[in-house]
Amino acid sequence: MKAAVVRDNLDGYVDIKDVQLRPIKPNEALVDVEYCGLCHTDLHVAQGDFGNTAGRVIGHEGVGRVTQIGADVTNLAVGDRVSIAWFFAGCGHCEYCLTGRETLCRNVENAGFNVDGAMAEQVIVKANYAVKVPEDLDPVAASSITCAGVTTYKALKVANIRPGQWVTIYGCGGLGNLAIQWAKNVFKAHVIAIDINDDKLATAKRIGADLTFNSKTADSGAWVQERIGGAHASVVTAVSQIAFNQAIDSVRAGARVVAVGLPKGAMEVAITKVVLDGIEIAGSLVGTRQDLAEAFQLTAEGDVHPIVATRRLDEVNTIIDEMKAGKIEGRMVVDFTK
Ligand code: 8ID
Ligand code: ZN
Repeated sequence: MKAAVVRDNLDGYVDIKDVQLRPIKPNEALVDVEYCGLCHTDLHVAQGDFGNTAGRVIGHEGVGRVTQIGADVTNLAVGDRVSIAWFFAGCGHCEYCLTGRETLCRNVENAGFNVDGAMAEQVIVKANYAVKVPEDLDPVAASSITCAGVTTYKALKVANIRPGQWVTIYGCGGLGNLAIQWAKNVFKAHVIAIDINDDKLATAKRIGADLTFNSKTADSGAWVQERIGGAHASVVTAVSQIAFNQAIDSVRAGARVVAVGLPKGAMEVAITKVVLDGIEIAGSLVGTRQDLAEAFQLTAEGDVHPIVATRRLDEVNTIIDEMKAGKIEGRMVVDFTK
């Protein structure tokens, strides 16, 4: 079967290779992938930002049909549509797995990082961790919910935002477009969308952002303070250190800044600001299986509309270049059904 594999030199691209899968074991299932979106995290993986991943099959925005189940599988049947997410499996018995924080499991397996992922014609999953996709949800849209959607849905839960409050969303790309839609349509917040690219801001406006701001040359933090007196929360999906610092400057006292994007570098925040303004800074990592099931259901009900377009597997390096250049609206999704 064909798969997108990280190069030995970690130059940020992948090679399409023929890969032989091993036979499935008990508690596993074999999935024929239908669609897999390319997430910016795949770019980090392919360029070695998180360690040496040479030879790894990328992809963690996958959906497909189960074609085979191993012994002892009770939750899946042949024909079920399931997702292949970054949270591929936890140990199931540590303090994180037992307290609703399974994505923080210290022995976690992540698809397309430390186990082979879904940018491939087939993938082996752990049955207990494969979340079912509702049959009434378009599978291309579902692929985008599998990482971008669930991650931003969870980040807004972590942000603790309430109806009528203001949230700044930094970065309006694959994750950001969904963050805006969750914030508006599900959390009933007012949204300020911030990006360095006018095309992304036009999209943000179209999908419901109340205000937009281009921070390429101007300081968004000061602008937000002047305009609304500071946001009640911020969700940062931008792949840029400076955006994190501006996000902290954009919030009012008592606010929570939720870090989601994964640029290299450190955040800078004055200790006095944290203490005197009671600012909270929280990281948020994808979502649990339950978060994903909720995000699928809400999307099936029409609360958010992922912006997706389908491409061929042999275009994946072109998609990588388009993503680096900021040319993608929403998500590019590789179609394995043809
Ligand atoms: O669980 C998690 N925390 C998680 C899950 C999935 C993805 C984290 N991520 C990480 C990715 O690894 C990546 O670092 O979130 C980041 C965003 O992923 P994405 O949305 O898939 O990337 P994108 O589609 O390329 O969008 C990035 C946007 O950021 C904007 C770009 O213009 C683009 O719209 N941006 C940049 I780059 N610099 C900016 C800046 N200074 C900026 N927006 C505002 N200010
Ligand atoms: Zn992702």
